[in-house]
Amino acid sequence: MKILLVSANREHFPDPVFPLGLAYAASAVQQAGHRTVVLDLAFAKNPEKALAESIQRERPETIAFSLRNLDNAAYPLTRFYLPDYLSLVRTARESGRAGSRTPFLVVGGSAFGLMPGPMMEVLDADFGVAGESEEALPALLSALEDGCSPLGIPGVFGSPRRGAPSAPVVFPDFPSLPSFDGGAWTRLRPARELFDLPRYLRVGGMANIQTKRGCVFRCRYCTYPLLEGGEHRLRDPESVADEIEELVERHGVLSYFFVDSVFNLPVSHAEGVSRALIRRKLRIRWSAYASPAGLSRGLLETMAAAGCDGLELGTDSADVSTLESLGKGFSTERILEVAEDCRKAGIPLCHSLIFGGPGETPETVRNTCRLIDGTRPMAVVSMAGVRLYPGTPLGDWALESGMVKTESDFLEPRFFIDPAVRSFLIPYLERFSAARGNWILPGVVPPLAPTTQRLIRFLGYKKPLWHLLKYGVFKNRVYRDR
Ligand code: B12
Ligand code: SF4
Repeated sequence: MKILLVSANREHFPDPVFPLGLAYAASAVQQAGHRTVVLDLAFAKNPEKALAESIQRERPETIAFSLRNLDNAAYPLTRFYLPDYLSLVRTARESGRAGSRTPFLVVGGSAFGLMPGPMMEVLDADFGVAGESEEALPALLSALEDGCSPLGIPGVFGSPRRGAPSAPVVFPDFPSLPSFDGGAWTRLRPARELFDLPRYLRVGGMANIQTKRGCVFRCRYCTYPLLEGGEHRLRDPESVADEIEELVERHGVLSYFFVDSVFNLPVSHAEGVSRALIRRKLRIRWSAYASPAGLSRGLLETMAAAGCDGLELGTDSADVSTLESLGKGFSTERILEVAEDCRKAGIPLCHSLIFGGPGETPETVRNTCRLIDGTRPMAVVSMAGVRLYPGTPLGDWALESGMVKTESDFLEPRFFIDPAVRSFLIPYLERFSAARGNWILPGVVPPLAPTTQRLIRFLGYKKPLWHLLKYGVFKNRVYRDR
């Protein structure tokens, strides 16, 4: 079957992000023997026109969209991408009708997986795949090719407009697997060659790579365990190092971002990957998301020796009661220890904070700001308000308490801000961050102007942009370029 895979993500903040998920999907579909064409709309001037032209040219039998972001999860400067996706699916529907055989329309990606039922109601697609593509998409294509219904395939949704049941079939089960065998996806290489990787490297700085899937924590607001499963599924560290070595050799990539939910857990795996990189002597630099839990001095030193030169720490809060109500599973003391250990290991730190959760008060906000500031981080990214998603403990509580009426009401971004800080939070954070210069409020202060971002990348800067905040000249500028 001939399939057109479309990457619909056009967000360029903080950087244009290479569509790694679709590259995995493409690899799986190719391996199953389907003719695969890719259309990446990230840089298209007129996405609808580009899509219509591609459909006319390629005449695919199936068009599958990768929907990465539903919104920017930032309040109050919220950006909502669903209307753009709707317009693309409609364009595909209309352009497809012009051919002799109307193509099937399929949607997938994290934006879809977060709320598959409501998304199927809104988007006029024939099928949707919630969760990972590697097994479900080839199975769906084979079913369509054989004229069978794909609705029994785990994760596959049908169109309610065409009478498919609104409740999903079984979701794929992510079993606990031994050692470093995390399942079939770990043996695939994302098909980066189908995309304009050099352009992403030029305008986005880093290549992205995944060493595992899943997160074993269950922080109350977080969707990552829903998207990736609640167990770790690990790649063999040598295979991670092989992939990086290939990227170094073929494209000269020396700067990377590990997209794992939490890089440092399980500790043995983070160590394994770091040691594999050390053995290869690749002279690369990389950043990752980390949790203060399990981030020991020894591990940090090994990571630094392997090229880690920045961590985005999922700290969320530094107030004892807020940490508990967010379900974080570590203490304020741990945050202080980690900050100190990072300094000793020479790894710059960017705290990621979320203010306004249940039980937040002016005092807990002040506590967090004071304590985090005291750790002298290179940067702090703060969100004011918690994006609510169905299936998370916080989202379920919002549904049960009647704050949100139906699952579809989560589609348009809904944020929770505890009434105790509703009028206090944003003015306070604005003042606090203006006085510091290295606190970023993506939802409150307009982000970096695209021209400045492009200029910085054009000049060859390869690290996450928060690193620039160490320079006095960029203080209050990097993400404040109005
Ligand atoms: C790493 C990451 C980042 C990094 C990316 C670094 C980099 N260079 O890649 C950074 C920090 C830059 C970032 C930024 C943002 N991110 Co982010 N990010 C993630 C994270 C943790 C992993 C994404 C990833 O690469 N996964 C690995 C790939 C392989 O998985 P995948 O993309 O999901 O693809 C799989 C499936 O979805 C499926 N699939 C994908 N495409 C298709 C297509 C079809 C047809 C099918 C069937 C299946 C399918 O198969 C794939 C393989 O199994 C996710 C959360 C998560 N755990 O998934 C959030 C996430 C994607 N981000 C999110 C958001 C909101 C953002 C920002 C808008 C935040 C902001 N305000 O700045 C920006 C947008 C950036 C941009 N330009 O688009 C949200 C999107 C949800 C939402 N609310 O809309 C997520 C889901 C987190 C969340 N809050 O729930 N992000
Ligand atoms: S916030 Fe981090 S540690 Fe907590 S569930 Fe999400 S990914 Fe896991």
